[in-house]
Amino acid sequence: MTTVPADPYPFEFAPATTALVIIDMQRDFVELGGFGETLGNDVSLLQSVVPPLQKVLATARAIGMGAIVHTREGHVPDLSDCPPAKLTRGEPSLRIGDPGPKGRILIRGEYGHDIIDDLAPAPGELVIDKPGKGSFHGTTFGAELQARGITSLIVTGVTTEVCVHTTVREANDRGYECLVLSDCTGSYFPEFQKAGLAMIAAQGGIFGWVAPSTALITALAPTSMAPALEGTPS
Ligand code: C5J
Repeated sequence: MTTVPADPYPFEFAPATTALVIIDMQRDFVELGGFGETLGNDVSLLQSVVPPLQKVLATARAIGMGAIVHTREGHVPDLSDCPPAKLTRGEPSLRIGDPGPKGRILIRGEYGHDIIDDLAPAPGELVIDKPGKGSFHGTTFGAELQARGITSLIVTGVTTEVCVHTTVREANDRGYECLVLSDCTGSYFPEFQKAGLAMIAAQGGIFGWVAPSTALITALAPTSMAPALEGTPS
């Protein structure tokens, strides 16, 4: 077992039965000129997640973690998988399916819907397209984890209080142990980032554990692994 110092107490896991889950690091949420920015959000708050997450991804690949999973929030082009409640909610200038700066908003196959180049999935890594905020709802995520014997998740990505939280809550109810990496998750709202992480570890770890990525990497990467991590951002 590997032990990571974490809040509220050390997180223990076996890398072979653990999945690194990278939630929705999509161009439209993270990049300048994307959908997120058209809504008035400061995307630099999400971009700060990228360098530490690249290191975690490199570490997970180098040690052969049980699974590496990337998720993307989005819908089929005819929007048949998008409930009216999601499609019509609020008064945004751009709705799901509208033409946006990087293609149709949150539509599978569009440029903005895809994962940023810095975190592009490698061959053999799972990519889960999800119509909702959680990674289990309406997807094969749960079945894929079960098929690989995964029991623990290391959860990263954006946004902390929306898709990360929904996924952790879904996972917790299904019996998965979840470690959320504080600097590898991001929110457009600093107060939500702080509260979102606190809510996970509160009450003795009601949804899971929280730790910085350095704690995970130190636990996983003995000095002999240093060459595998060369070239990743510091
Ligand atoms: C995600 C969102 N990925 N905030 N979506 O959190 O709408």
